Amino acid sequence: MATYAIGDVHGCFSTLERLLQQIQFNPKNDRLWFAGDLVNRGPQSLEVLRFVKSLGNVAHLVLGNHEIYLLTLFAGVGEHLRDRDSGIEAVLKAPDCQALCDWLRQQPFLYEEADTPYLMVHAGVPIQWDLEQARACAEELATCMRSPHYASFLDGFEHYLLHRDKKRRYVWSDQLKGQARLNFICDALTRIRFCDAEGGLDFLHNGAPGSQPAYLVPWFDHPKRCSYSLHIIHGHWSTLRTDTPRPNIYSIDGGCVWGSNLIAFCLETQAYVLA
Ligand SMILES: [Mn+2]
Repeated sequence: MATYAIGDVHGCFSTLERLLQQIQFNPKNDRLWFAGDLVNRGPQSLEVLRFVKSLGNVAHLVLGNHEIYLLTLFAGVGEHLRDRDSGIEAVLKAPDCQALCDWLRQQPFLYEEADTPYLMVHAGVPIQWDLEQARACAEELATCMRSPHYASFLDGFEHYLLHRDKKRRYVWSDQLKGQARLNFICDALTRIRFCDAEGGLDFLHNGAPGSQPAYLVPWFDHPKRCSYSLHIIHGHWSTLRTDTPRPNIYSIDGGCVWGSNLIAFCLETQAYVLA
């Protein structure tokens, strides 16, 4: 019995199949955690979605920014969106598109299990959030996504992304309400990389740590981060590699869609397997 967390698959179904062979995945005994961004950019988003959904309780998933993108198109509120590749088109035209997207809408943004020290998010956790705040915010967003209001939220979120001032840092405040609050939560959990001294989210820089200006740090390196004691598994940042380890941070986006690796992290042994 083993539990593997798998990073951003991005429609690379054959790579996923190869990785599952390497870890000798057995659905009768093993469990899979997926860190989000199952879809888009790669060739077989539809096959990946169908496969992960078919695993039922054997697999657990958190939503990434590319699931948000797919659901925005599905909801019919992102007509102007570019970057619409053939893999995403195949999902949108599939006879089971509604079932797949309804299933995605039920998935959380933060996943943890009582008997493990780990929690998993797609991108990361804003520095001001401790475990309780992270759980509460992720659940607020998931509750909205499960509700009939999700399309209106995604419409507003898309508008916010389109007009987001990249020079501005977006700072968390518990006073945020409504759409602005959900925008921050969604942006942070599915897209965070660098932040400034106050923990403000930066969306201008997305290279490897070290490539950013001196006033920014990767979210997990911020000295005042309230989630320091947590064991956090995350994807989203393909230029981070496991050869620059941080205590309690498990970065598993190996950039397979860019020709690098798909990563599985074994929760019991802390071993990384690369396909
Ligand atoms: Mn991502």
